[in-house]
Amino acid sequence: MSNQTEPGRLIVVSNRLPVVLQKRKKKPMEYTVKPASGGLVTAFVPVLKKRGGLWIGWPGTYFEEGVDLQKFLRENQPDPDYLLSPVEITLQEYEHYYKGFANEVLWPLFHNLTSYCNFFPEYYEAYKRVNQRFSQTLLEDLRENDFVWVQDYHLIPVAKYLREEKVGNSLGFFLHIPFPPAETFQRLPNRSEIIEALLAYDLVGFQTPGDRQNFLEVVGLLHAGVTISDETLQVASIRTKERIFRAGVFPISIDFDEFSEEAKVPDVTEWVKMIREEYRGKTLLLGIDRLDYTKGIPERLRAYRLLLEENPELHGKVVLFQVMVPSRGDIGKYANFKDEIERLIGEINGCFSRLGWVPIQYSYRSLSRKELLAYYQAAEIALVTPLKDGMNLVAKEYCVAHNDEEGVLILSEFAGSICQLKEQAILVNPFDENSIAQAIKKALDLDPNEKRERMRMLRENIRRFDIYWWVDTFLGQAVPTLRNGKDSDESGEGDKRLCAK
Ligand code: GDG
Repeated sequence: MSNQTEPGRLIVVSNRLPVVLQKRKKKPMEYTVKPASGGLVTAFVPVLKKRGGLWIGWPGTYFEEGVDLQKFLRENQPDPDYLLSPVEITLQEYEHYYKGFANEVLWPLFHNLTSYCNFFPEYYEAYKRVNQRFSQTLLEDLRENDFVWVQDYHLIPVAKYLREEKVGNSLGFFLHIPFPPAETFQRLPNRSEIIEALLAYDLVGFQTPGDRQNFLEVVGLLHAGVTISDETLQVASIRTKERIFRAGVFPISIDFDEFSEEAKVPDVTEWVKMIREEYRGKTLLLGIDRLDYTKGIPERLRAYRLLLEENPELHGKVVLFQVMVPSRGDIGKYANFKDEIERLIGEINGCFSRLGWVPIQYSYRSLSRKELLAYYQAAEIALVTPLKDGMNLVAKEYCVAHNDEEGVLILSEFAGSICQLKEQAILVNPFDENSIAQAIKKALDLDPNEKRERMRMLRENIRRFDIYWWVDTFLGQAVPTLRNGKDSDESGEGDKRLCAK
């Protein structure tokens, strides 16, 4: 570790680097590199540019004998203001670390859907090995005052390995997915090690107060003599026998201004017109999800069927456009799930379709950004009904795309975004088809003025707590000198509204 006393840099550690690396066709060992897009990239890049820093992650391509990816990325980094450091992973490790422990154990368990878990011991061994490699890669560049911010469930043990190497830097972690209730977490064979690993950080961030509360309960169960400062604060201090650390609530968001502006560009508005023309005389309902069993897609489809059964006057008047973005298709449970959904859509369309009307239109692909923005705007109602979700950015994007303040958001009680959006969204229990069907009916019948007022307030809330607020507030709590500049709180109290249950 270098021992320099210059101002600290930000070091972001995430499963994937913020670039897309692709092998050149027919040219082994040659790659093209392009910047990736997405919320985290947008939020972190300004801080990295300002303060200098480093992003550590998997480059998205497997390790190849004879290829020095580190050198390649240092020479071809699209943005020279900060460095990229690749962590090399073999195909076998990817299978067990990423698909295995991260996505067949932690993902379903943390979403409280334990029947999807495969607790194979070899998964955990690979998870530890790859996390150790992340920390080794980090150590090669780490300087004394750097702040390290690790992202998400793939990389929980990084801090523990750094502490074993006597790293005293300030270390932060943010969990993008939910933290489960204690009873669910306790099923994890490696539960004590995972909790100990989280305790190695100085600041652990959660999406909602409920996630943090679940975490604190587990810490209390596995550790005798834990004391916790005021839990109504955005950031609470926790004292165990060994150390003091903090746990905070930092709901993630999107870049409001950029998203709202993009929604207005002529290409997008042209698309909106075409979609409206296509569905003229019908109300468009929209569902956009990664194909994932946490998103509640079959439950939503069954609710829509119930709506059509109970309200024949809606036949020919409503259309559900359901986008499923291919995801983790190489994990068996995901492939079966796609079949189940397609069967259900076939049954519903088979039962209700008539000349000039097919009740569900379905797309199994990723929409282009422009199409996505256009569908958000053209849809009168968005159905965001996950069984469980850390936050759910689709809910926020739908509102931000509606510069016209039209549109109704139907939102699951189990999405993290409910903590901020519950007053103006129509809430549903995603496990209860009747609740979703009734919510759609309510959305269809909503008074236009009330509809507009609800959307105006939703947008205002999202504008205020945008992605820059998220980065600044976390950094403000972890290392005030690294803040990016927008309003944030240095009192340590944070915003109490975010902690209201
Ligand atoms: C995790 C947590 C948490 C979707 N379809 C298309 C498309 N998308 C984009 C959306 C949105 C993103 O994908 C999905 O956002 P989610 O919030 O649902 O996220 P996850 O990927 O599950 O990620 C989640 C999030 O982390 C952040 O902390 O909110 O709870 O699970 O941005 O726009 N984009 C395009 N075409 C599509 O068809 N271009």
